[in-house]
Amino acid sequence: MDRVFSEESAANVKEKNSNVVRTAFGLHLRDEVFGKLVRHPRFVEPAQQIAGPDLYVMQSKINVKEAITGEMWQWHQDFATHHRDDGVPEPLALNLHVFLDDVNEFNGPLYFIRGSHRAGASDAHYDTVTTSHPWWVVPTEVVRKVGEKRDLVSATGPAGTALIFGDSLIHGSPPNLSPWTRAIFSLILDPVANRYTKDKRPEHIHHRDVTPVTALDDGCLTDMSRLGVRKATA
Ligand SMILES: O=C(O)CCC(=O)C(=O)O
Repeated sequence: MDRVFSEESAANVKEKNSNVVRTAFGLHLRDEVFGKLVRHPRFVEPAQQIAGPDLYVMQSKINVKEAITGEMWQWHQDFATHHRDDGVPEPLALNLHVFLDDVNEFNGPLYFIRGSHRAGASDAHYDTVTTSHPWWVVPTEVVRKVGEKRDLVSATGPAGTALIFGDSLIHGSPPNLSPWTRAIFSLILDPVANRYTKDKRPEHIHHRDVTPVTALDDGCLTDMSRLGVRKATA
């Protein structure tokens, strides 16, 4: 992660107000470890059970929320951007997260409006101000209406915790005021039959290769001798 984050790359998006990388995109094409992570059976097999056998890697990234200064992600449905910018027909993609740090109530966990996917695709407005890269967010009045009779859930847990959510669940996350940086790996898998029909966004944000992912074996990431990982030297 440190190596990828230190690269000067258009696929590394910085915080609006600092030089700190907030999101590093396209990770499975930039590093062998992430190349294996997107094919890890503990991601791929549950995703196939939910969304069907033929899934392509739409996006792979790490979102970091730096201690003290890490900024928010507005309330949104992933589908709003997938549909409007990428021409994805239906909200069938899955967002699979694994926490790379402990995530607690203070360091900017994701918030979900429980059951909000049942309200369907919401109106959206294009936000070029709040976040570091433009995207579609849920208008405040919709958050109020959909959320007022529903619970909020915050996704917290120790590093290694995994989370899978659907394309139309409303979610967002607050700034990180705590002294603990928070990093989360996110993989978006979409059924090949539901593929993009527009290529407005750069390839590192929505990958064009729709070859279905195939699962590796369960030891693919824990057997270091197979990763070509070099030991750090003094
Ligand atoms: O990392 C975060 O806090 C937000 C992530 C998110 O909204 C997403 O993966 O769609």
